[in-house]
Amino acid sequence: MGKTLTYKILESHLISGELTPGREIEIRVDQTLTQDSTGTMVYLQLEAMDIGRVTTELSVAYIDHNTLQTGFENADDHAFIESVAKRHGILFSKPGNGICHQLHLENYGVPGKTLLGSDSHTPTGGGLGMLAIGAGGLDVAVAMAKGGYSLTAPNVLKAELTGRLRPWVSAKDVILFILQKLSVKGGVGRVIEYAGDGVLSLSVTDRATITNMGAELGATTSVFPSDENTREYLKSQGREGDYVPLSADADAVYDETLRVDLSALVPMAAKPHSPDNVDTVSNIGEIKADQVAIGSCTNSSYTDLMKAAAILKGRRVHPDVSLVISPGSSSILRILARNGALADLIDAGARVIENACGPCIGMGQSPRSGAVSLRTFNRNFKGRSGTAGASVYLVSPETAALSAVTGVLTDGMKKGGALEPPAPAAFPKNGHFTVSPEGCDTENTPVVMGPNIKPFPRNTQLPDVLEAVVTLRAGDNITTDDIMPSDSRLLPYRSNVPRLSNYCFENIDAGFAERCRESGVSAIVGGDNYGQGSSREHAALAPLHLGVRLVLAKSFARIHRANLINSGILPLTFGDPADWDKLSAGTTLIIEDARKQLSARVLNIRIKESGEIIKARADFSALEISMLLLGGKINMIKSGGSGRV
Ligand code: MIC
Ligand code: SF4
Repeated sequence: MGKTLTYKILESHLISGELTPGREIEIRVDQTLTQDSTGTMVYLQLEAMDIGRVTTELSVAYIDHNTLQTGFENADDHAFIESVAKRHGILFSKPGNGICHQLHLENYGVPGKTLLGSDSHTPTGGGLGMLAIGAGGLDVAVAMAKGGYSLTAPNVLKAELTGRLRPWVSAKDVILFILQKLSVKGGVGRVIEYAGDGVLSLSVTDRATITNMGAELGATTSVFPSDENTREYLKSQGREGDYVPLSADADAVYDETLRVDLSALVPMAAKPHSPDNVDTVSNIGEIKADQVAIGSCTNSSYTDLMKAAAILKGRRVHPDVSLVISPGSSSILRILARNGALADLIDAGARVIENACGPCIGMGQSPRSGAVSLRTFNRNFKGRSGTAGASVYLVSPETAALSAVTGVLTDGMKKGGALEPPAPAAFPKNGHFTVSPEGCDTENTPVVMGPNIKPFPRNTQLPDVLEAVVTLRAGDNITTDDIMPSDSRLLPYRSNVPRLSNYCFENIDAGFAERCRESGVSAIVGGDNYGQGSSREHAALAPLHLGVRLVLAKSFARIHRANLINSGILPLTFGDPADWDKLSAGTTLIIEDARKQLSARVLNIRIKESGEIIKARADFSALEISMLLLGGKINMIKSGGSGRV
């Protein structure tokens, strides 16, 4: 029986476990990446592990999220991360170099290698044929220290692409179309593997746009084959030597297949406030735009920005629109500066800002109250832009640039005219934005800790009787942005969990933190797909700091579930989802014999007030049970457990 590309890469990296979907396996991690907003926790945890040089082939610490530096906190975090990078042989990418995923694709991604990143959009590397997975920070720290990562062997969904995209339709429309079909939980437990003739018409950066937003499907990752386009891309980056051809066997067997005819697609947009709330631009109609933003790790490549520049050249941004552009990397910006495209953008009236995440994570450029903002980004959760009342639509760079000129959401197929593809470019490198990991010296390099950097919270062993008061009952698709909001006001406190925890669930229930403090030990009740979105560990660490010991939900998103377990917080699922209705804030849940019950698949929870017993599922692996009993992964490692399967 032929093999999928996913299972070929998993097999060549298998450390232990059986390669059967649903089973727990451990794989070797070749490369890791971190960014600064999750990175400070990663490196505090790495320091707690007392290691020397990292064991991976390459680990990179990027600074791209918290670059506003409105106070000392961001800069202190950068200095801390740089010092830890020097101690342990991690390559350091300075602020200004660009967005981690774009930079990793350009400089370090290698087909067939595994990459683990403390950011949910790490699967961007799948555009190059890597098996690139997003994870919680502690898992990335352990991968750096010990070289392995445990995950559930996934199902593989084949996305079979045929035909080719028409002008004004781009890779972004492909993934928006797939999100419309599969929804934000359609990828859970799956790797999306792209195949078919249509793949040949997509460049590596197109493919990376698609694998990037596979995160919005909840997929473990997404991957494209490595072919001549991959070789061309690597060559343009001066790295042709890294090229390896890779594909699934012709007779590979997939768990499911989704067929997408590229030639039938039209411009799409995700409407507020979810990436799967997708419709065609033409159905949505010509709504008036106040802001247009082009950039983010999804759509900030050379080709994306050149397409925007070509559309804007010789035209003017509509007087009522603020157009903001954040290039993906310093080398892209350098090319645009040299070839004149930057001048075309500025001439048209664009605001060109730093090569960083910026507006995507609410780090500046928040739109005005009630604004419509058209963004080429990947997430449009309510309030993520920094303006709760704004309506954010996710669109392609072509749609964004054209709409910036017309002032309304515009379908380029109907109103755009001719569109020439951008000329290929070579990407000169000078390494001036990076600090090499060579000559690292763990003993003699001090860790630089600013006053805002506080130790991460640690849990205690699971008690025999767990009694917890429900402090919040939430609905379906709660995001980690809902649990631990992030914007320019809060991002400076990513290294200060005690302070950050005051804002936990702020936008859903402002009294949450206070109620937790009053309750002592508490529980959260959730709906389906609890914890989707960002990999931020803070969505587990802040509740941990507030005394949350249990989350009972209808289902969980993969990374958040792992982060809860790593923190020693029990992620249980309802035996009968209808029991969700029986619980509300103030209900007390009691699990007798919690330590013993954990090994059973089904566990009894007594509602103190009514005496009723409800069933919860505890689908944990042996490794997860040990972590939960000990109160989290760090406790397990400290107690001599390897963290291995
Ligand atoms: C995001 O896009 O939400 C982030 C910011 O990149 C996060 C990480 C974070 O919360 O710091 C992610 O996607 O993992
Ligand atoms: Fe940065 Fe936005 Fe990409 Fe997250 S989604 S890594 S915030 S650009």
